[in-house]
Amino acid sequence: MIYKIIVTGPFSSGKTTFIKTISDIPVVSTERKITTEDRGIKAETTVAMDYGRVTLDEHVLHLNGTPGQTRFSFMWDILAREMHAFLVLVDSTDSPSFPEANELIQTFSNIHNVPYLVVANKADLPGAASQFDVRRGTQAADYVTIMPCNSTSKSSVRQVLLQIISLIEG
Ligand SMILES: Nc1nc2c(ncn2[C@@H]2O[C@H](COP(=O)(O)OP(=O)(O)O)[C@@H](O)[C@H]2O)c(=O)[nH]1
Ligand SMILES: [Mg+2]
Repeated sequence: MIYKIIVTGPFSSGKTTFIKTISDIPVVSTERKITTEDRGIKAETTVAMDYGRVTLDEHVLHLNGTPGQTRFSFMWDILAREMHAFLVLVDSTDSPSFPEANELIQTFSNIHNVPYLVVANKADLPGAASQFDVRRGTQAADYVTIMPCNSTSKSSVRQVLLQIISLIEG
């Protein structure tokens, strides 16, 4: 089966690393300059979206990383079309970012009611929050699996992807 998986999460949670570590193809990062107008001030910002692909067992996974900032959420609707699942990465050492992960959970669940996991990334670093604290900070419901991950490790990323496949197929 071919599955499209959205990889989202706050800035610097490890989305690009996660995709690069596992992708069978060189990760395509599309950079786009976007002009926005905030309070009458025009500004140009670069948003980056990552695309990677990996074959795991008999499955082909298309991994689409989202630009982190909430104000680019208009792109999420497009990205999330036809997604089979999504992953919400958090930097486990950055608890102030956890509420933003909760917003992403709400946003993507609302676009499409598909399975998702909270990935407690950077679990290898000292000071990483416990699963309990990640659940509390992201307000993930009890039925949502929280998986610790080190996105620099292929086997760790692989475990997360096998878990999301089992949820999709469950
Ligand atoms: N130790 C550790 N560092 C990580 C991990 N994931 C990402 N990083 C580092 O965190 C920084 C931000 O990662 P990046 O993938 O650019 O985050 P993004 O903004 O979500 O795409 C980079 O310096 C990565 O090398 C992890 O699981 N463990
Ligand atoms: Mg990135």
